[in-house]
Amino acid sequence: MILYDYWRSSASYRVRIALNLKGLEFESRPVDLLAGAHKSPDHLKLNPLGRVPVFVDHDVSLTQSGAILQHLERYGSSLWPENRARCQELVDIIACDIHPICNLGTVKAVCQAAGEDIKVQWMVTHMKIGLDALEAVCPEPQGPFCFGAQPSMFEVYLIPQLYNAQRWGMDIEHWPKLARLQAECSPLEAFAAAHPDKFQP
Ligand SMILES: N[C@@H](CCC(=O)N[C@@H](CS)C(=O)NCC(=O)O)C(=O)O
Repeated sequence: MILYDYWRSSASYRVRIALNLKGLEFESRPVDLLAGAHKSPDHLKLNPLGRVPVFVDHDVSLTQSGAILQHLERYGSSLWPENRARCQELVDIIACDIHPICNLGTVKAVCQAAGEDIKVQWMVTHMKIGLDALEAVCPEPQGPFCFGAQPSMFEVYLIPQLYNAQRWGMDIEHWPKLARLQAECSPLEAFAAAHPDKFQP
């Protein structure tokens, strides 16, 4: 299994966590977003959108972290809890509502139009809207994790999003349920081994 990723990409970080939770070995092939490697002709052949992650498993090549995570469901225990609809709702707040507006390409375009000074305010404002919604929608954890004894697809998306928020100086303690989930997940090997610091060039 090959994962074309970038150490700080939260979409790639999701996939690394899920691979680890399922005990799957993979080769990480770094794509340097800051150097523009994701827009190279070779990478565009793998992903015409020019983004990471791209995942290859034998003859299957997939872009889109959600599709990749769905592909990984054929291995090991499912990451979807019984209350899949609630979990999907939480995942979508991150994947559909926070991530696309805080993505590198989006923020670059915003800064080109409005100036570099807007960058931090943009990131913090939009992440806060999403994290406030997550804290409100997140059920009272039914165990150490949101949906019980094991981390679910929600934690797979949440932990990279919180890492990104902290990168931008946000205090996670502002969202007590989310902070608790981060404290439960961070020491686990599957999460620790997927952390961006482990993939920093
Ligand atoms: N919906 C995609 C989003 C992928 C995405 O936005 N990846 C970011 C890194 S987290 C990227 O490659 N950004 C490069 C760019 O925007 O130019 C997924 O979930 O895989």
